[in-house]
Amino acid sequence: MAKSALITGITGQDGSYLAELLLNKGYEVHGIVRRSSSFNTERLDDIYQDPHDANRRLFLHFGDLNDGVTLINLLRDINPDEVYNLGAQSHVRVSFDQPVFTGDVTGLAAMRLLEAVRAARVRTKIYQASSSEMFGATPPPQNERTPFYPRSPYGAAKVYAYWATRNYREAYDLFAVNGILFNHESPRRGATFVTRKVTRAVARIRAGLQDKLYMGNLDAVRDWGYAPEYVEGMWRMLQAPQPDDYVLATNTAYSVKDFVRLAFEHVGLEWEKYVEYDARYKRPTEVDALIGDYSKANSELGWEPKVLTPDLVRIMVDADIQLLEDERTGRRVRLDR
Ligand code: NDP
Ligand code: GDR
Repeated sequence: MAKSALITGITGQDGSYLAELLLNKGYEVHGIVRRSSSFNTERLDDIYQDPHDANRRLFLHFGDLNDGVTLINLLRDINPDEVYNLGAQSHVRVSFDQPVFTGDVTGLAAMRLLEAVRAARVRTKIYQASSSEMFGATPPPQNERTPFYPRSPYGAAKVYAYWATRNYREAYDLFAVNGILFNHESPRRGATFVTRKVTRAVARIRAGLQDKLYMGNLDAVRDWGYAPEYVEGMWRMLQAPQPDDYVLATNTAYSVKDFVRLAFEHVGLEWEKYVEYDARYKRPTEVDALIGDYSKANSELGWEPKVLTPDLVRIMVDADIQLLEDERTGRRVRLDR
């Protein structure tokens, strides 16, 4: 019998890569999609299967992490082997504008999902998308033993979800794990996160469609990896003999300024001529430096990142240049290929 998985946040960056990975491994994949007045399944275009296809293995269900009854019903009907909780209000800056909403969907909803698993009486493994933002102000390098010190409503919500997951593992003997993932990016990254904002702007400036790029704090240091490799790590965590928590990272450090410089250099432009400061992108409290020590995932799961930040920059800039070209020539627009 093929394994089955339920993914919350399937329409997001990670959800779309994870769905592809699991389909390639032969899984039946179920995803929860929020009803929207416009299409929100663009990242799933390449794997979408017609509901009339008798052999289809991708199923999309309307639902919302804030709607616990629907979660229980879906879990009972699907009875998945694995649940990946990737859904969230995932933007750190936005979490300062919508702190209570973020607490609900990014924090409390993890508990809602865990309770739904108990209420539906399904025996499933559960992956919780925890974040390096939980470490916040604690200096690098950070690993599974590093104390949390969140610096945003988003970070605080993720800490709650982390502990809910650990508590349910210990209290109810659930196979529930936290993947503590450092920033990971791709051509499918949301356009308001810093990497994609920069690579889109570089492609547009190169094409003469934009003159300036307005940015916030250029001094923050991040550990940027490649999203397709990170979803493989999520899957490996659920295949481990025992449930445990793991950091996924590259253990390298680049500042936002480094990323900007590398992206402009890739197309032969000097970043200083185009980039200007705008205070609206500053955060009331910033996370200065995140650099992850992934040695536990390496030794226990055999997981290792191959694409490091300079390669990631090239992949993302090239994809955004291609995207513009597709739009210009009227070809089918694809987020990556
Ligand atoms: P995205 O922002 O790209 O995707 C978030 C997903 O959550 C989308 O599918 C979104 O749906 C969905 N979602 C939002 N609100 C709800 C809701 N109320 N009910 C159901 N679904 C909802 O995030 P990523 O793919 O980048 O990240 C995946 C997860 O990993 C998130 O939990 C994030 O916080 C976490 N994370 C991400 C890291 C990264 O660097 N990318 C690092 C560490 C953790 P819609 O498309 O309709 O908006
Ligand atoms: P982050 O990602 O907050 O690390 O959270 P983001 O790309 O938003 O910011 C990274 C750093 O860049 C600085 N910055 C800017 N950020 C944005 N978005 N826009 C700007 O114009 C800008 N200028 C400077 C930020 O201040 C910050 O220091 C991401 C999300 O995916 C979370 O969901 C995830 O948990 C963490 O990564 C790990």
